[in-house]
Amino acid sequence: MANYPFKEIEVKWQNYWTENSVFKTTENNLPKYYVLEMFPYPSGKIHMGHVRNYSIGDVVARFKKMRGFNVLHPMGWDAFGLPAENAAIKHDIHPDIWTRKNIEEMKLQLNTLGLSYDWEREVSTCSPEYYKWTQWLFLQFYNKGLAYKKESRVNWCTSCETVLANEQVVGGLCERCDSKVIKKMLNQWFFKITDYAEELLQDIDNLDGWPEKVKIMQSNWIGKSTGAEIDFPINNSDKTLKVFTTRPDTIFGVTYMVLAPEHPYVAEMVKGTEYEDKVEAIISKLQHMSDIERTSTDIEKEGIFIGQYCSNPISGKKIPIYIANYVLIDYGTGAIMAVPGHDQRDLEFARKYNIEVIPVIKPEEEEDFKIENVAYDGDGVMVNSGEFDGMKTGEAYEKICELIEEKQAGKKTISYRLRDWLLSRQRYWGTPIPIIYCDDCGTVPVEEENLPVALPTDIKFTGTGLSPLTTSESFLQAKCPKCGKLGKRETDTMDTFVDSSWYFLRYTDSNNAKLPFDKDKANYWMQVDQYIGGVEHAILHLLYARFFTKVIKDLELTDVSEPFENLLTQGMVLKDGAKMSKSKGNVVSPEEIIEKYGADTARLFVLFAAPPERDLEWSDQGVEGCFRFLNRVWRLVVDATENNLYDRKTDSQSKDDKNLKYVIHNTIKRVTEDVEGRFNFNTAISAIMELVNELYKYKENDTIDGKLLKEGVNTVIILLAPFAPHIVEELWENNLDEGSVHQASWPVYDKEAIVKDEAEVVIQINGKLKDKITVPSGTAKSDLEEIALRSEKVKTFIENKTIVKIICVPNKLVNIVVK
Ligand code: ANZ
Ligand code: ZN
Repeated sequence: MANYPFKEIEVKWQNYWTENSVFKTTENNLPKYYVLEMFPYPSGKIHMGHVRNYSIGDVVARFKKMRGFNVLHPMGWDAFGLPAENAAIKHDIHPDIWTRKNIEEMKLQLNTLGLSYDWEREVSTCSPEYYKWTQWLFLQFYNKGLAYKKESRVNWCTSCETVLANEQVVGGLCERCDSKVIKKMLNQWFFKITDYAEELLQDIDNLDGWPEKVKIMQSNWIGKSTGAEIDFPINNSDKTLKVFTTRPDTIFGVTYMVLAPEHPYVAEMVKGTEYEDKVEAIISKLQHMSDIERTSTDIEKEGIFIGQYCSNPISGKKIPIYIANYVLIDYGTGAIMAVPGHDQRDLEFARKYNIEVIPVIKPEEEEDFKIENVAYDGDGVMVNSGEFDGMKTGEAYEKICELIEEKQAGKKTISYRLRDWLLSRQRYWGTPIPIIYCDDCGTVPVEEENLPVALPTDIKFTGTGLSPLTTSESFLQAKCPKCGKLGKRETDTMDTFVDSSWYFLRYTDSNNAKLPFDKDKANYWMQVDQYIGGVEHAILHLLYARFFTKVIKDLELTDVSEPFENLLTQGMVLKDGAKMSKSKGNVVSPEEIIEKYGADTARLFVLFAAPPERDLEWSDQGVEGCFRFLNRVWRLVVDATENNLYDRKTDSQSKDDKNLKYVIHNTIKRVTEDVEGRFNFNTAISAIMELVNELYKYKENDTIDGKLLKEGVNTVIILLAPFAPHIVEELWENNLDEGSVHQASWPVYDKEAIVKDEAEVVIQINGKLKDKITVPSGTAKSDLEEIALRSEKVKTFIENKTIVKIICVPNKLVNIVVK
């Protein structure tokens, strides 16, 4: 038999959905449901990862719609970014043209997958209608003091010639191009995300619908530490050295201090001394090391004494000051009190440079306690700590902090690993930062009515570290909004993470020309009920989106403080055990599969082959199998309608009828429960497959209840609708049902039908469980006894024994008492 005509069918129904605006959404009185997949970068081609991500979202959207929700399911483009600019340099094509072309192509590809998007809400972050509002939001942040400029040491990719966020530096290399990353001083724009560190951390507790691992990553990224700041007076100076420590209880064990080599005091202290050159050499060597490398425990500790001393504010002891590679300038205060007895990194450094090691805490039960090559970081009893000797560490911690505060030598404090968000990029293809510099008025925000600050087209791609925007005369010069004198525009553009930090809000009102979104509309749709995307965004994108959502709420633009109620991080698509990727040459293109089998098969396969969170191994046979299944469903309906099986009638209900009814309703139950909340699409699909098998068996019977058969077939069509949306429309039509199946209601199972006429009976010997059997319910005592005695397991136990008596409770248990 020929395969079902998927090509005609898929195009036919895609057109039908568009023409009838089946997926257009507006606010109404139904309960709302907002399902969102992370929007793609328009590279020009969709890959299997996209197919998987969007198929998962589409099942959720279609299912919720059939369940009676008002579903918002939008799509758009994360369209700014470097690849467009690199294409411009390489192929001499304007980033705007390149990006638009890619968007057009990808949209066509997405449409061939039959995804239920409301395209009227499409956003593209590179369109002036969108970035106008990104700029507007920037200015709101600026007015609140949450966007500021400062001279800072930044990560600089030597090949991309741009600044990178810490997170974009992996093992000292640029995440994108694997080139060396160095440190450079530049005047840069930042968002003050650290003001929200505590709130971002606290609210993780409320994210019940997020994977635990993502929550842990977020909280580690924020990295809260409680401890104290302590001031150590520098000898022969009026300065003090401020350190951050999580262990003020170890203060009597401090035997040296360490400053980050870049610490501003260092240059001052060594100026004109014998140490000056050595310090410089160390600093330049460290330029090529990432912060992660520097603090890793395996790195060889390196440093030098810089000729100065300070005093321990509690013990009065004189302490030498060093610089070392393992202390970072931008964590805590950029300086530490080193306690080699109780910190492994300090211990390694101290052993290498022959610095004294003084243990100040010993484990409670140990008599002669010594520190060799492992620092002791546990609790215990204080030693070598003056008046605190003999105290337990917990108590000593509090007492020492009190003493420090009393002596005005510091205070308890909290430190976060989270840094402010560096958003400046020296790049063209991004949202221009709407700021003008005036000689008289300084930094002046562009006035709202002059937004957007549009990207000019008269630019050159210099291939140097300067932003291409500096080459545009028309852009560069601008009147100062305050005094009207000629000033200069900011030429940095924004990190593309800014664009994607609020797009989910724009979707709630994407065509608004007066505001980024209407407050009521945003409040109606938010939060996103289900967000779906790759785990690679577990930290940055999700943290930035949470930060934006909180600031936007504080700006009174919405009432929501968290963007995403539930988060699903889908697994990767693998082939031959490795991630499918161009560089590995193991890519199966979605186009190819759709051409050969149709979109329904492609979707069904990615949904059936693994649960969404797990990695999915590509399998050609698996795809074939899904295609065969859809053909089987097709023939089932064709057979039933062509042979008028639905018109058959029977007078009495047979055992087979009852069984089919049971399977139909039990399948509804299984699929509903698997899809709802659990997203076990694979098991849901196999339940539908089982029902199809039952229907094939049933229709071969001599007597068929046509109505029941139709109920069964309709159930297959409806349950399959979210997964394989095209074929079901065609079958729905053939089956002589009205409208779109996607506008039909999801079936509710009949509780009566799934009460099984069977009972599970436990068999015991002398009260101990030996076996379980399933029997028709109501099986008589005498029959039960007989069945129990025939059980193989029971036989082995009663061999050579005498049966004393048999206790029998119908539908429940048989207990055989033996001697
Ligand atoms: C003395 C001490 C004694 C420390 C001890 C630890 C154990 P977390 O928990 O990650 O916040 N530290 C502080 N600033 C640093 C910097 N800029 N670069 C490298 N290390 C720095 O770590 C806080 C601890 O890390 C601080 O507590 C400090 O060492 C070190 F038995 O101070 B501790
Ligand atoms: Zn001015």
